[in-house]
Amino acid sequence: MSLFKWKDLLQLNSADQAYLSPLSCLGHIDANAFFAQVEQVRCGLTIDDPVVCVQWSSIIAVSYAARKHGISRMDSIQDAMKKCKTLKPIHTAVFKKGENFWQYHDGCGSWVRDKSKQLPAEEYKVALEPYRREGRKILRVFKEFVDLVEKASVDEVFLDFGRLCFQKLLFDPTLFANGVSSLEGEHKKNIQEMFVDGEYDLNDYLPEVPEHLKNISFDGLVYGIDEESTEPLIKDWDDVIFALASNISQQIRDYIKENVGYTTSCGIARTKSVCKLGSNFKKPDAQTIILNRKLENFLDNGNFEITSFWTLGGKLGKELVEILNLPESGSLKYIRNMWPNSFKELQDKLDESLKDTMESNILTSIDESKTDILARKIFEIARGIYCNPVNAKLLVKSMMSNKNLRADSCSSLIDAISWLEVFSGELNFRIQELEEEYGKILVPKTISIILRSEIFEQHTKASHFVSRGKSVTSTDILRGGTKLMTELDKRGKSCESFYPLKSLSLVISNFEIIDAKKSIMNMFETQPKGIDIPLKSSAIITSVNTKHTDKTLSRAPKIQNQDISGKIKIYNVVQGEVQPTLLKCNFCDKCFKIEKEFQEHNDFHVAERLSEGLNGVSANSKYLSLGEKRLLMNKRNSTYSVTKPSQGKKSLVPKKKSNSTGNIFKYFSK
Ligand code: DCP
Ligand code: CA
Repeated sequence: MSLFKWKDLLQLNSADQAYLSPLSCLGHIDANAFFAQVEQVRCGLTIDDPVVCVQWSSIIAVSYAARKHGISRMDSIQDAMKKCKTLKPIHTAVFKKGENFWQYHDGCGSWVRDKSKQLPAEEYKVALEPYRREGRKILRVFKEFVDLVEKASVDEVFLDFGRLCFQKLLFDPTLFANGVSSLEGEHKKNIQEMFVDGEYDLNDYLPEVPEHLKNISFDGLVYGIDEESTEPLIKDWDDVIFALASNISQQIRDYIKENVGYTTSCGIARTKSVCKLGSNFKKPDAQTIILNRKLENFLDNGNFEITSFWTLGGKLGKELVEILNLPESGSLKYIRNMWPNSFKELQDKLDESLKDTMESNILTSIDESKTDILARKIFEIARGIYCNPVNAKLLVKSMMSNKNLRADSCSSLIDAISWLEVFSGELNFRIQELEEEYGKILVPKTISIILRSEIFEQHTKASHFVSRGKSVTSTDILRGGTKLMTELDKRGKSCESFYPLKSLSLVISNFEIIDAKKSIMNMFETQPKGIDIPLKSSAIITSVNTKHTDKTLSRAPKIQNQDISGKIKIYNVVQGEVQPTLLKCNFCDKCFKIEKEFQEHNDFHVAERLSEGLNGVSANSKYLSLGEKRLLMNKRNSTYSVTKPSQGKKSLVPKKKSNSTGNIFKYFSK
């Protein structure tokens, strides 16, 4: 009999609950030497070229080919060039002071003799947009295949394979095509038939894994299983699920390698934290599977301690080591042995030690009212079963663009505004990227400037952010930033040493997240700021004045007002009242007399832009700035998109499962 119950298996079909099932199967995928790979692909180099990605004189990413020469991030570019004569240093893209778009300057960098090609940090700011853009391409592929994806950083994701494995196991006929005769014991039906016929109870144990399913092969390294070993890899259903997940993950990674160009490493395990350790275990271009029965072996392999885990790497981890008297090495095994039965024992120890600590007036960051939560976490981490959900939600609190300013690169208000121009461009790109990624519209409510004066004194100023249209533009950001900077500049006049500034940051925060699918009219309702004219007034709409010729239009005083999709409406002021004449679309210069038609037309642009977000943009896109077009379209590929998985590639279960099993899924995801 299996160790798992039907309810454990069915729990996999719920995206909210799957991570809690003992059959949970998650993955962590991380791109190898990411920034270096992006540059390698962009410059048409091969995986064997020793590429390093450089920011001024520092190396920020080292390709695996360069690592073979002993080069690491700690080396300066000059030292690295000594270690490898054929090194290919590539500088990141940069913004130039006073410009709101980024650009590559290949062949330039601090290592080049020609002074005019050295990209001085006083005049430029590093642009990470190309990496975010490539990261988004990869993310799109994951989202194409897997229903629950969490972006963990620019080059890593967590995936929940629950639904894909559940569907494969219970609905893929090929899995049991030849296996019925090999079923053992009293179970004459395989689990697919039992499930469809409803012949099970949620609290029943699953039947034994039939012999033929024990032959499913894994893709990747199954941790702790010797190649020579005769030990069967698959013993229970969790192993079957891990094998299926390893096949799925391999296919996705192969797809990314072939179509987007990047190698990745992957860890597959029951929990997120073990997956993350797993993806780091073998690199590059590899995947490691940590079966549930090998979890403790993996954790005890000498590489990990309690402080290796997220949130325990800092002060809290150190305090725990002291309070619980943990050994320097083998801390996880020690925790398991000392507190073998339940987290309550560990909680008692924590409470007791905390009491002593407080009596000795020693300060601690551990909250004594929450030792139950902490004790459970440590107890579970030490066993590799600490469950955290894969979180697909968009979390954006604030965005900052900043620059550590060198020498006198910011000696006046004019200089500061030139840098704000760069920051506004960068923040605007980042908002657009997030909007495309999540299909939402992001509107910050607050804008602030933080700067350090010549004597490192910090000055800050914040205000309400005003956007003139539906989406934020870099002009909106620059306008807000300039206003704040002008006030800080006035304040600076009364300070002794203000300029040259040492650092300057522009922050937008307090985001309102609006559903991009909302109708244009809904948007007007949620976005009244910066719109002075009542756009929904029926009086205005019905009194459209069609008699004006172009000539009279141009003579009449005009109020220009951007509507929510960034297009301009032209209003004429006739005898003191505002009367709309023609509604002009700024993207294609079409004019409309009727607001409804204009809105429909706007909806078309919104849809087109969203489609570009999903499918990539082409050279004639109306929605790219000149700077972006110059950068993007200079490349080898004129279309910046991930080709969608071809039909042939759809051996993975497609995300939206259709018809036949739909009702059953509906029932179980209730
Ligand atoms: N990065 C950076 N500065 C750091 C760490 C990272 O600029 N101190 C950037 C460059 C990396 C990218 O973030 O390419 C991803 O960071 P990773 O830690 O994932 O490192 P790599 O992807 O470069 O290497 P690995 O193959 O080890 O994941
Ligand atoms: Ca990486």
